[in-house]
Amino acid sequence: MNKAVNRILLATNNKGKVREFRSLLKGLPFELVTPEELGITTEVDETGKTLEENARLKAVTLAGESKLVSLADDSGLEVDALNGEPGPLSARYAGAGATDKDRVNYLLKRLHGVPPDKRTARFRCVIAAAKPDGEVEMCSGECHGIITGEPKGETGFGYDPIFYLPEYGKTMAELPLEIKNNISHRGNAARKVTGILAKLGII
Ligand code: ITT
Repeated sequence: MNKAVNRILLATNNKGKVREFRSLLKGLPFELVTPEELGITTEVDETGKTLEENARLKAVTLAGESKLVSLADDSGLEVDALNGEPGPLSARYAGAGATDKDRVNYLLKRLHGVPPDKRTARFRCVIAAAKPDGEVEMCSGECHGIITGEPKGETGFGYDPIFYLPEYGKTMAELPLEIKNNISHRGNAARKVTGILAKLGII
């Protein structure tokens, strides 16, 4: 195994994702590094219309720049009553410079008056693995839940405080990381990462 393959770049600037991936991928025979640790400050413009396009864009750009095999995650929340919004726009839903809290409040406002049985939603995560030469493989995962009327819980990130899981009687932000990873969109996608790295000939 050469040095370029001993390390894998987690091509994200989202600290919540990094925390989850470090736990989910700890069995892989690679050192996981972040752009920040390598001094890479590139912000990839997410110009794609789908999670797949944006995951590919982030992975290929960062793999080319770092010369390391790179894993990128593009994820989002799809709310049925909003025709699948915010979807790929999840990070930018309340405008530039908004915080997780702003996005949660904006989404709750959009859903004002929608009854509980019509507040169904899913998180989707697409992971792209790219080699520095641009070859890419992808996998994905989902997690289904209901958007609550008010935020609850402190763990996780993003929309977790309003994503209610009926089977646990809790929001995603009330669950410890290990349980979130067992059931989440990111967990379900991450369990397929070994398969896509094998397709790329990395393991
Ligand atoms: P990178 O592009 O640097 O990875 P990002 O936060 O911009 O970071 P995305 O473009 O994939 O990532 O946006 C996904 C958004 O969807 C994220 O900012 C959250 O608001 C939301 N999201 C994704 N996964 C989530 C999760 O597990 N729990 C709660 N919200 C999540």
